[in-house]
Amino acid sequence: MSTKLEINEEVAQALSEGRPVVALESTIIAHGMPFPQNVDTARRVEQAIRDNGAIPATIAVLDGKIKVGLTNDDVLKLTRSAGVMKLSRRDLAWAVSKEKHGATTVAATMIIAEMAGINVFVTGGIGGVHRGAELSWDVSADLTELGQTNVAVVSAGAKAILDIPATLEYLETLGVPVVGFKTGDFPAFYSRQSGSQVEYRCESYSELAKFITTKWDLDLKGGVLVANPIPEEHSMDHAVIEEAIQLAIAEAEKQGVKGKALTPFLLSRVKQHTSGKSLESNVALVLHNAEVGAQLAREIALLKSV
Ligand code: PSU
Ligand code: MN
Repeated sequence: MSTKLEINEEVAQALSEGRPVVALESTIIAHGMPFPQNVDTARRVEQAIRDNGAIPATIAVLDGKIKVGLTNDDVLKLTRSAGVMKLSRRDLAWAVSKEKHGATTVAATMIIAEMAGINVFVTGGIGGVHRGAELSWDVSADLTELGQTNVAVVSAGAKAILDIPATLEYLETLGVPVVGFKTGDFPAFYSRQSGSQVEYRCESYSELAKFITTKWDLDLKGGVLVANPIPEEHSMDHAVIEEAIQLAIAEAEKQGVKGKALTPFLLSRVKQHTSGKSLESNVALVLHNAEVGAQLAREIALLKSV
């Protein structure tokens, strides 16, 4: 049995020529946003990557096949089919062996990107240490993946549904550098500040690319988390978001939602409690991350070519 990747022709060609490619996750499409905004966002993010000079490679598992680069039909399959799995590291082999459809989280997308030879990955926000993890032990496998897989992840930080200081402590333990792009603050997804700081900041793409490639040249395995704050004009009021989060967490507790269902549940409840305003911000920040990720991939490709 062969479980090799199905890399689409455009992506394979770009990789073989050393041109910049950016990986994109699919959990945000299947489980992180409602239809039809998810399909529309997936398309716009791919276009933003192209507009900034790189080739997009959205990653998912369809009928048990690991796909790198999706067609429009593939995206529709992910959003229209019933029972699309949410795949983290522990779920990948199951989905492949049972020929399931599955959307990949940050962790699973990193694994597949590395297999394909893609070193930059753009997402919205990463998973992390949940509030109350001292009792629930709910810590996203995204963090351990960042500790062991050589991919740079561009995100708008982490949602405040998480315990952000604990998430940053955990990343430190795993040896994952967190670098702010033009900021010294670790962003909290919908807002530009979380109250926590990043250890390092870079002001340009070339500075960022040099830092990331130096880490890999030193054989310090694992990723780099690039924290790119939401553009000011799309950021949300902290008090508004915090109230929505508190409500969502209380609902999750009351309904006994836990495990892999918790993050999608909280995301959808926060959306509800902000009357959709959070969704607009979400789309804006992913598009901004796409721009930064594509430019970063170009710089890294340039450094690798010399
Ligand atoms: N955070 C968001 N939006 C998302 C996710 C996280 O703001 O869509 C998704 C990502 O795919 C991430 C996953 O990798 O949720 C984390 O899930 P968990 O907490 O179950 O590890
Ligand atoms: Mn979890």
